Amino acid sequence: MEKKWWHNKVAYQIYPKSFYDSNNDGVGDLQGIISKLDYLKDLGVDIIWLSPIYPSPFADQGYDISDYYSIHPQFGTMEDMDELLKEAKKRDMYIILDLVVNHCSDEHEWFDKAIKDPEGEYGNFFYIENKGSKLPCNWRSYFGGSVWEPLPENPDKLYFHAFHKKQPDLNWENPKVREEVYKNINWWLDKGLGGFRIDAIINIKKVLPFKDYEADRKDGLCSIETMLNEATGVGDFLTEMKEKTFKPQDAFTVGEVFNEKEEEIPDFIGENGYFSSMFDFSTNGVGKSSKGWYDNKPVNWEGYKKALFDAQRLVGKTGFLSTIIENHDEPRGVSHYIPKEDLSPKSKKALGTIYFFLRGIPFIYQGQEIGMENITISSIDEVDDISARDEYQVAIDAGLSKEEAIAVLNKFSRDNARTPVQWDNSENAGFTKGKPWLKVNPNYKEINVKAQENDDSSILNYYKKMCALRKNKEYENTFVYGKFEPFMENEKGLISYFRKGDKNLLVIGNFSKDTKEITLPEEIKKVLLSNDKVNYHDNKITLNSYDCAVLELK
Ligand code: TEU
Repeated sequence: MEKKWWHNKVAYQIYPKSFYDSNNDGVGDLQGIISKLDYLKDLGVDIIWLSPIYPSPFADQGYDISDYYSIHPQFGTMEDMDELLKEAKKRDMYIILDLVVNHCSDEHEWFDKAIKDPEGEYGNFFYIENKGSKLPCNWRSYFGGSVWEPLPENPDKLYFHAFHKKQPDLNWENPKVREEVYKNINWWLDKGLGGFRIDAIINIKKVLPFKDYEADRKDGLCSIETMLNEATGVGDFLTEMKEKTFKPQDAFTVGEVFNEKEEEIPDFIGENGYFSSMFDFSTNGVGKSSKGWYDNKPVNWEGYKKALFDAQRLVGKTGFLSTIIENHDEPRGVSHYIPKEDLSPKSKKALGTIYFFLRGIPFIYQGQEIGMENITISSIDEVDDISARDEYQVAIDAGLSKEEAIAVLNKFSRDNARTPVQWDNSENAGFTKGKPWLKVNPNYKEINVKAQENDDSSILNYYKKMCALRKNKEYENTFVYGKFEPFMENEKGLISYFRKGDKNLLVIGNFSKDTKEITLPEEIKKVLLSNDKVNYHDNKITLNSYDCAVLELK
């Protein structure tokens, strides 16, 4: 495989609104990010992904863009962006932005022009249909209700939105739309971006003409994923986009790809794939129900292990996944995967170890490095996330009480990952001296960066050690390009795998409550990292509950 500059990197996702507020307006900003670059460099971060920082009415927290060539004033100015790019470059760090082009905001000028002249050039930038006796199709938006909304000022027309009604889908069948997207990508790459995270990109190809599928709920609608499973041809658009933008500039791209077909993996992330990488959402999907969050099943370690290992086997050496335990759309990984009674710095380090040394590019989500957890809310009035507000109603409609529906949100709301980063134990966790846009998790007194920075046994310093080990020149080649090979996969509660290349490395964790005596195929040459004292002799190792280690074997 041709070596690329991003293969041996560690990446970090910043959700700017909640990262660090430098001007005390209650919202994180670009100057706040600049002020934390040394913190991120010291952690071991190479690539920083910023969730959207463009002008937006924030209907979907910035994933509804009203100007692709500017910076939302709450985040700062284009000069701040240029300074961030310069400061990152000084530190050999790369900035990638969120490319959100399945849809724009209904406050984008293109949509304004479409409203004024639905039959004109900009009308064809969107999916606009005449209102008939029935909707053009019965697909359900990701945020609830029909994907069709009346076109403002045009009572006889409807427009399509896969997500929120303030996020009209762009019509990718229109070459003018695609050319506008490519122009914007190259404009940002010319400014010095390292690349992009590509939002909801599988959605750009629809089954046309619009048609109904069998309803899957009492609302008479069907999941949009039913359509996506039948859609073909997205690769034509993605190949064109890559050839006209990413490839000539050797940009790193990571796709947010759901519903991909297994046989398409090489097309997506193979040697000549559409993207450099795609996120591994396999574990996020464990237990998920198509009925709604209220029906999601609990995740156990066997389910987690199977998903993780199946994804590694599926991709193999075809390409590089980007590995995560959480992001801005998911609950906090440590709260989602670790049973509440097992939550501890030790178990949080164990979870971090298992994902971090897989084959792929590890992404750390802001606050994950200090073990930030889900927040507990008690009323729907505390909820910002439009997805959570929709799922609350779905749960109520399914017969749950308000308390039960709130309990569902405490498990799955996207707000869990969007609470402000906990920097210290001062007011608002040191995130802002203003009124934070979203409630700070009250546990910031115990869980914060300052409390961990000088504690060698902290989660933060463990993450630093993980980053350093992964980039240690003696082992880097094996961690980056080495073969993934499960070890004792059928041993309940054990999650362990080899990384085989120049070196013979074993990552191992005991996720059960019982002590395990494990016999290894070779003697242990060196303990490269562990979250507690490792008891071993020759090729025997004793693992207590949530012990984990990275071992070099003879
Ligand atoms: O998410 C795409 C998406 O489909 C899933 O993340 C999920 O369906 C959604 O989060 C609802 O739970 C991307 C962004 O990551 C997300 O924040 C945006 O809301 C969405 O696209 C629309 O841009």
